[in-house]
Amino acid sequence: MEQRLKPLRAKSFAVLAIALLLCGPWVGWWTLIPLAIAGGMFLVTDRGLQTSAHPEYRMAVAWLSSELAIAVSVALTGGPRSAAVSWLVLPVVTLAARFNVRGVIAGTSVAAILILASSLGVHPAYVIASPQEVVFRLALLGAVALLSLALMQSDLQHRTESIIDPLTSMLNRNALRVRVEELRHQALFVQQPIGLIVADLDHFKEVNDTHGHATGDSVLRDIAYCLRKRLRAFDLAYRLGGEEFLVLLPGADAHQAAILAEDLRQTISGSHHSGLPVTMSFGVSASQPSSFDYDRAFEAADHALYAAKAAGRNCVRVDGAADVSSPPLEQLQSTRLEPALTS
Ligand code: GH3
Ligand code: MG
Ligand code: MG
Repeated sequence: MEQRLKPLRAKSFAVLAIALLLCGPWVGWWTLIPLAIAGGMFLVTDRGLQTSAHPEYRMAVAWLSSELAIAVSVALTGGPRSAAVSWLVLPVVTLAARFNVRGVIAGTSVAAILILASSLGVHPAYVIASPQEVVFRLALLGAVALLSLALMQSDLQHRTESIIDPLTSMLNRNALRVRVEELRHQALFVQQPIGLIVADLDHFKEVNDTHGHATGDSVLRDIAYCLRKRLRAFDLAYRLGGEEFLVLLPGADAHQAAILAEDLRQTISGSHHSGLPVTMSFGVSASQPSSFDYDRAFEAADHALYAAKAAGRNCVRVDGAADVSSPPLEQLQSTRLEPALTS
């Protein structure tokens, strides 16, 4: 999010600098100094943000210094009469994009205190005579904080919905596209293969035809839960569409991916799902350790899945290797399978 804010932040600093330059004869050119200090704080923060263990603390310090820079300028340019008082609301707009709700409340409270301090602290008599000056600014602050929080939460919900399949709560193709790109970059550095499992429910059309679409949906949800439960925290499962699923296994070669696929196959065929006996066929492949060509690896796994269906379903096939569901799992673990994508 900070990366998305960065260019806009620079532009908003430029807008404020132009305003201060235009009004220099009336407010004083020195007002550019606090603005430059606040801008400098953000530049320093940006540099260490990627490597910091607590980027949110660094950002909180930069955010606070920008509020303080504005508050000092307000105090020195007339306090409650300063034209810059409402500028204290500006940093509040960015709170929801950077921090959680508690952070937004804390930041808004800081801004409210600074509005009061830079007004009451400088000209208490003026504020008592014209309280609306401060009340209206506090109202502006509260409304901006609430609206920016609502906008941010709606943006977050929208982005979550765009990567989550609503039926199974699994990640969807949009999420897969992003992850594939990350893994492609990662593979260049870590030099490890990435295993792929493509899984498809057997004769699922019959489930719908015999028991109805709602039962079919319930089976899909159950299967998705089953798949996720068996995976490691960093393995990612996606619903590609219909009754087809994909599992990405960073660091796994075709042999390891096949062992997991066989485990998944046995888990699914070993119990009923929404009251029905359901089986799945699995196609397995893995990328070369030095590079991750997703299209090629997917094609290989899909090809293996096709072979599993042709072999009678409810089995695992590895790209370029024999059927792996016939031997018991213990035997499979000691069998070196041909690595995928070597053809
Ligand atoms: P195979 O073993 O060859 O894979 O046979 P199949 O019947 O599973 O395959 P086919 O592609 O013929 O049928 C897939 C069915 O999945 C057809 C479609 O109605 C159903 N389907 C796709 N998406 C959904 C969904 O979201 N909910 C439900 N209930 N059914 C779905
Ligand atoms: Mg199917
Ligand atoms: Mg299918």
